[in-house]
Amino acid sequence: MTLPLVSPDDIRSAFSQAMSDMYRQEVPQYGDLLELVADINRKALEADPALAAQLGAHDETSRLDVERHGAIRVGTADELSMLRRVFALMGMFPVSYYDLSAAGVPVHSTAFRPIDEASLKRNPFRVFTSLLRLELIEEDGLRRRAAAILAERDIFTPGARELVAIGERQGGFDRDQAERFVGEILETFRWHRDATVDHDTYRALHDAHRLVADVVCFRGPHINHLTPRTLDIDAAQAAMPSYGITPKAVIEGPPRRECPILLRQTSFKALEEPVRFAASEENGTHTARFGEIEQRGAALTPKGRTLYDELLTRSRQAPTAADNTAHQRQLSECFSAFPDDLQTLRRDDLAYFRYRVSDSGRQRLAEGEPVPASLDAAMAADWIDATPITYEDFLPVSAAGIFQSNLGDAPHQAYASESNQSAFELALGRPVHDQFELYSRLQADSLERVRQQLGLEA
Ligand code: OOG
Ligand code: NI
Repeated sequence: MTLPLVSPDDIRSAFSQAMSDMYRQEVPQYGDLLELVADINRKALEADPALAAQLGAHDETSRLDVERHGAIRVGTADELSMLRRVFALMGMFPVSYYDLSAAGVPVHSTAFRPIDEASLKRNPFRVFTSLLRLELIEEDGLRRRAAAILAERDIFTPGARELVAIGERQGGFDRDQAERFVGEILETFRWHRDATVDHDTYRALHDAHRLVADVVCFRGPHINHLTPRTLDIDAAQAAMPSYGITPKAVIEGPPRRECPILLRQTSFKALEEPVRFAASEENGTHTARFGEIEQRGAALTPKGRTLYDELLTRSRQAPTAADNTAHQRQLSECFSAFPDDLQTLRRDDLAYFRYRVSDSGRQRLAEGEPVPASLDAAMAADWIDATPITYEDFLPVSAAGIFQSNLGDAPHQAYASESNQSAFELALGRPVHDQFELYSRLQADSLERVRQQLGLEA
């Protein structure tokens, strides 16, 4: 007899919870951050019944409490492609290619996340996953040394490897296997205070780039932050000091708006953690792990995204603002060119929307009132509701800002290198999904459902 298979959504939820529990132990300030975000979210929902209703209408309130993203950095193609197989068993797939070398960070990245509607609703857990670009280490000897060190390690337990093979063969896990799988995979993300290298090697790699040391010198790709989602990041930023947390100087991403778009993020600085180096009694410290908060808004269409990128670039040409308030003011001025009402965002095709038969439409349908002849007419006559689709992805400029503030030093110069999506996909073992295709499919599916419910022709 074979046992029924557990849904990948359940495994992802269990994993995300286990990871959160572990990180709370490892980085106690993360626990404070969770508390802060829960308080802010409660207040935001109380203060804004319309927001509460909008989230409620899409069952987004339940996902809010469990919603977070994490980030890891790996060193080799094998590590990356194995992670792809691990995440697939949790219903997470690589979406988008991010090149951070332009911002002076020697990695390129993707985000593993659920992609279909029901899975996103259940638990949208995402992991921003970066692959070190060894070829960007200039010095030959050091580059070869780093590659040799990486070739020695296996970031997965034997149990994890065995279970991945079983999961792929069976097309999933039974309950007992799922539980063991979560436990084994957690080990990959655990912090190890024992470096695999001696202090001199650590220092040499650290001098090439702090991130190189972080990826190369340890047994595994320790989770470097976990990020809960807040409904009011300005309030969260302002409240951080009273929770004993020192935020980074400015909130990354777009300014505060009536209709939030994309993603806004802030973080607290990485901790100095004690490290024991190999082949000596020598101790030292390593700073890599931090805390972050995000606020998510509407996913933008390619047209909306182009406008966002243009306005962001323009705002970055202005002299650097003295503090977050000044920075936000500057941003808001630049972004006055970005429409800030739902109707215009929709009419001008700037954001993606999810369509539903409205309450009034439902009632009129039940009463037998004739349905308008077209979607547009039904929309105009209030039979249909449109709410923005939440952005589930990341922003490379913001990510670079987060990397930088945690590297704790002046911005590195851009690497003079081409972005290399095909090399990344070769390492990953498959192409990444295109985020715009995913959002536009969610939008089209919702329209199709409305069409069917109202009995409209395609
Ligand atoms: C990842 C930084 C990117 C975000 O929220 O943009 C990221 C890292 O530091 O490894 O997590
Ligand atoms: Ni992050």
